[in-house]
Amino acid sequence: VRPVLFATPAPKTVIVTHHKPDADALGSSLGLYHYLKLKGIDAQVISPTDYGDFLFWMPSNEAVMNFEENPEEAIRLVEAADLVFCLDFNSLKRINTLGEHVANSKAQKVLIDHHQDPENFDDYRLWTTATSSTCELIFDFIVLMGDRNLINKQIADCLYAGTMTDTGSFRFDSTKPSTHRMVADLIEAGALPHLIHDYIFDNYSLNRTRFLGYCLNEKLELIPEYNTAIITINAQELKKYHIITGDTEGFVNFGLTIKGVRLAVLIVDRTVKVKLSFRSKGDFPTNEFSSKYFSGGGHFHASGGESTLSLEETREKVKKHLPEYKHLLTD
Ligand SMILES: [Mn+2]
Repeated sequence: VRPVLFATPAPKTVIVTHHKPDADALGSSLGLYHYLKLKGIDAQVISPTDYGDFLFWMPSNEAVMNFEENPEEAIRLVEAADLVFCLDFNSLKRINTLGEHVANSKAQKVLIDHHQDPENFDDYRLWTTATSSTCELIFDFIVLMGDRNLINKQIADCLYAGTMTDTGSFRFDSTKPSTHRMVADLIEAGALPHLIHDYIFDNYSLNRTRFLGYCLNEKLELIPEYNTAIITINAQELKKYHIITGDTEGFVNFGLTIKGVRLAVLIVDRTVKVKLSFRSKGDFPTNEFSSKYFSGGGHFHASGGESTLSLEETREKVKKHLPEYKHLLTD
């Protein structure tokens, strides 16, 4: 990719990431954005949708274009681009209708991602499921380009954030010695872990905190037979607690904090569709389960899906299929 990237004049470059970007998606995009800027490339970051305000602190957040707010401009940029970076997603479905424009663009496409089984829409790829996060892959990319010394505070803050969230604060088994070595480099470059933790994890509204309490108290169902915890949230509850984009982020993880629980599921009625999040420990493959029954996918231990059934029917469907996995959910 080097000849394309460092051609003269600089390539018209777009960076896209998945819809409702999380810290890894946005952090990898802005981390790459800052790196390219140092190399004389003024890239445009495009998000397919909006995202939670716990990410607004990221350096150059204001330069991110929301496709839903600027569809014509975003499409024009994708169509005119020489180079499109596709970060933290493996399927063009993950970027909504922007995907058709990326597919049709004459631009060279560079996939940088850590999700299983990427589609073949790219010309170049830096891909592995063995790395903690797309942020860590952006770090690897910069190192591969011979520019480790260019990593500054802005890049470091962005990459730290996404690595921190995708590894569950450095606790998942995707956390390798190389992850910690990179983090040491990022801190040396100026990243401030205590502030980034604070921005992301201690930045909730009172409503959100009360709503979490309500969900844990009233909405969490434990199915001991399958070591499974399910939280189901309906549309009226979202409205009553004024729940906004990003507020239910992380709710699913609370199921896994219960002793013995191997599978946690969050099911939310998002009006048009019912959305599901899955988290597991041990041998339960959440990505297989979600792609088989809920047109979703993701990682082995963390994935998402959706359903056009009602909220209740969706929950029953999850429960109906648990017996097939009993051997993976119990000893
Ligand atoms: Mn990721």
